[in-house]
Amino acid sequence: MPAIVVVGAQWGDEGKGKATDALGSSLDYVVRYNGGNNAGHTIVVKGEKYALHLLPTGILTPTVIPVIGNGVVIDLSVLFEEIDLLESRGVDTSKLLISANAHIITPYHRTVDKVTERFLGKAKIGTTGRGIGPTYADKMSRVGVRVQDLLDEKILRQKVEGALEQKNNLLVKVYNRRAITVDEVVEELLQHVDRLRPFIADTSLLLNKALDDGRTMVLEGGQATLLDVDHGTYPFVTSSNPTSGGACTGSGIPPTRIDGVAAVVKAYATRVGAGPFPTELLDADGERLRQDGGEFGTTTGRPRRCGWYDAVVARFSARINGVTDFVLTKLDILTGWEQIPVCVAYDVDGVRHDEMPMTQTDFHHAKPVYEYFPGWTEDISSARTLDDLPKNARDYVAALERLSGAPISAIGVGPGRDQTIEIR
Ligand code: 2SA
Ligand code: GDP
Ligand code: MG
Repeated sequence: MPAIVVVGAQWGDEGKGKATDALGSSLDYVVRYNGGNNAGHTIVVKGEKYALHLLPTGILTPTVIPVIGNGVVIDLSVLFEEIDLLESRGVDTSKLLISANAHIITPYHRTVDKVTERFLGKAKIGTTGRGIGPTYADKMSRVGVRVQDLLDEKILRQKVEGALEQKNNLLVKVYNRRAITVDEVVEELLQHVDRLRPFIADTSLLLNKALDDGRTMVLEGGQATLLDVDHGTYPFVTSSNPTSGGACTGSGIPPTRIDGVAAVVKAYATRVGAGPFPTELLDADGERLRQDGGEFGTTTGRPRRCGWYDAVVARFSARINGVTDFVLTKLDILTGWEQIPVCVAYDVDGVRHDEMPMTQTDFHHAKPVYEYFPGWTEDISSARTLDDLPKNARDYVAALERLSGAPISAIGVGPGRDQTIEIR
């Protein structure tokens, strides 16, 4: 498997970090292709917990070269804080490569993100407040600041000046905030430039050459399919393409060089932030999933909304991403339920939908149609083969596979690196 993409199949926090980390020793490169420090990937290695936001999960495997691709947006202070924290825990970060084309999150992007959310009031998206949306907006408007711009102070100043003209209009006239000066922004960005320089590379060139040489890599997505700006529950989405197509544009590796797409899917569903979520449980059952699953944001600490597995969403993900296999996670969290509902279709104003409705209006009205599966009580956290699972857990997995549109190749039964059942 020279190049495979790892995507989130639901609304994020499926356990992509653990899934990618588990492949670590068989990989030469791990490439982040979208998002920024809105992402939070928690990985547990030998009982030690690591929370990664910007750095690819491959950073925890000494033989892997971690790469931040051109599709990522970077907050330099967060990047170096994360590097310093890992170094202080004995993790070598010196092999990191950062695309010269990746965009930079500046102080004005963070400010605009926060004031926009405040301004939207009840209609807010529930962003992470990290400046992600405004940075991608500037990229698309062609007034963004890229990593390579930091290498030329004159260019950097021009770019910041251009971008601030628009931002200050908005901040001062609409949001009644103080204007941000060019000097303060340039100064903040330049303080990182000497440290940043050795990491900067033409990562697309390097990665394509590595593939020529038979090297292996995972292209790792942040966030997930239903948060994709094109295919997700717009406008309640992030501002990038976490889906597999984004892996190509966000890394500079063409579709013809991708060998597989693994989608990570949780045995139930969660969502952080606002937006439709048909299987959401607003009762004690939802609270039980949240507590059992530790469903709190890795980046912001926000409680995650919880609900049952949605096979319509899984089938949609299989189709949009071209999923070759699913990695099912957190099956252990479902231990102890008498029966487990799975959403197999939606009822939209009296009409059954077996696939995602075409319009967001219909999706907002979608009521889950459930099939019920008997639960199990045995602790499954030390299961390492399918045969170690109780029959009802095996049947639940088989039902999810039948309903979701691609084979399940691995099952997570705990957060630890080794707590996985490999199937094929
Ligand atoms: P943004 O900040 O512009 O990307 O927010 C837009 C929407 O995308 C959602 N989003 C996420 N959803 C789940 N997990 C994410 N990462 C963190 C985690 C989240 C956290 O791993 O737990 O700590 O709160 C993530 N990042 C963005 C976000 O909730 C908005 O709905
Ligand atoms: P990501 O954003 O997709 O990488 O997921 P997060 O790291 O935000 O959230 C997943 C959480 O579940 C993390 O705390 C992981 O340590 C944990 N986790 C991953 N797989 C499993 C599993 O199979 N079982 C259990 N109990 N926890 C898991
Ligand atoms: Mg996460």
